[in-house]
Amino acid sequence: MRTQVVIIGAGPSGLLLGQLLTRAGIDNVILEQRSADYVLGRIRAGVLEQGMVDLLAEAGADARLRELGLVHEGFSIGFGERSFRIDLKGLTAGKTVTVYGQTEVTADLMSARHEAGSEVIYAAEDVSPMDFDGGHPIVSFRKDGKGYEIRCDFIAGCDGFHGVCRRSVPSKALSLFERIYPFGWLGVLVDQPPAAHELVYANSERGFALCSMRSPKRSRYYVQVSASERAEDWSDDRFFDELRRRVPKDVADSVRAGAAIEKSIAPLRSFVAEPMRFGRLFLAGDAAHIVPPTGAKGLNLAASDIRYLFDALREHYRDGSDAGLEAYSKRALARVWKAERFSWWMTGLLHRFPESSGFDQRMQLAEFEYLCASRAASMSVAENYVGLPY
Ligand code: FAS
Ligand code: PHB
Repeated sequence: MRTQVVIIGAGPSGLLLGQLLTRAGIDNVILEQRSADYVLGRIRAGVLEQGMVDLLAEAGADARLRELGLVHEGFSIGFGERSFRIDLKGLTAGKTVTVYGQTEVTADLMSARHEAGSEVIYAAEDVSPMDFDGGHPIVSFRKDGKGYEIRCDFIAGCDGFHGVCRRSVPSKALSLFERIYPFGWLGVLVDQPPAAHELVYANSERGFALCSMRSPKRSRYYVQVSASERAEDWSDDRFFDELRRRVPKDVADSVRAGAAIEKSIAPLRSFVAEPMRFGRLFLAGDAAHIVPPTGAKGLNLAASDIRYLFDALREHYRDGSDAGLEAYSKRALARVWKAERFSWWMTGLLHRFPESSGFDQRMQLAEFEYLCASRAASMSVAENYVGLPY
């Protein structure tokens, strides 16, 4: 087999890149180790920056997003019984975010790819990127017990944090930066109306909580749990009791409990691999970086990576220029590190750290007080939350 670009991973990064390449007439094959149902079964992000919304429109995959996406002009931060609203639209001269689940983004991209006549090779086993430091990369894989090789010009490593691509790079060529947080997020999806019309992030003495949503009838909630906790130890009743104890009373009184249709714990880490390019292998999305979900940046960083990588590949094939490919890693990392900073800062502001001292807790309160009192401070949060420029 031969193609121009092999994409490893059919999460949002891989599917978005594949769709953009196909619409630009650039041949590509997507290899995914799991089934489509498995990929769709992962409940993850919920907030899209405008950059991601625009990319989905460019990919021809935004019809349902335009119909069902919830445009949000602000969100609130609770501190004990106090609450402060970040007026995103007012503080950023009109910018907003859109609440629309990653599951829906992935489903829309899968449909768009199918309609474009391009397919994804699901249940691809032993996917292995090779010879990417030379001029003629090869990707081998197994499917239904048979071995295959695809010769290509470029490999896009869109295979997430646990993928094969980053691990295929010689360790001496990589610089890794990581912070692992001593807690995780226990998330619940429930078919009940949201507790509030906007997102509420809460810092309470019992720990962090987040009230989010997927639609006017479906809510997404999170509570901070220790890294050793197991989702099966949390009954629905226990979860909702704890959630209500961590958010301001007016919000707690509006939380409608129900049977969890999904319940899972996500570990929290900050992680960056530098550089994001190795010869003809390019890393994008979670394959290259991870942020704690506190700043709603994970999926949105994947979007800006794909913007830069698609533009660079199109420039190579259309204009015969490799300037974009040469600049990709430095350009993507410049935005990645700013989102890492914001996600790390929001996590520090809102969570209870096991080893935190009285001074640390006073620092959190001082940050909150400063946010409430300073337009400059709230403008900084707002411009990061809506997404820094690409
Ligand atoms: P993904 O991990 O989504 O996709 C990678 C794909 O590659 C997967 O389908 C995987 O099966 C496949 N793959 C892996 N190894 C392979 C191999 N060897 N061969 C072939 N395929 C392979 N972000 C937010 O903004 N908000 C959130 O609330 C949030 N919650 C999250 C919760 C969890 C549990 C996790 C893990 C992440 C969360 N994120 C959140 C971040 C998440 O949304 C990612 O940023 C997003 O999925 C990135 O998409 P991809 O880069 O496509 O990686
Ligand atoms: C979500 O709705 O899943 C969500 C929203 C905002 C975040 C993290 C997760 O910061």
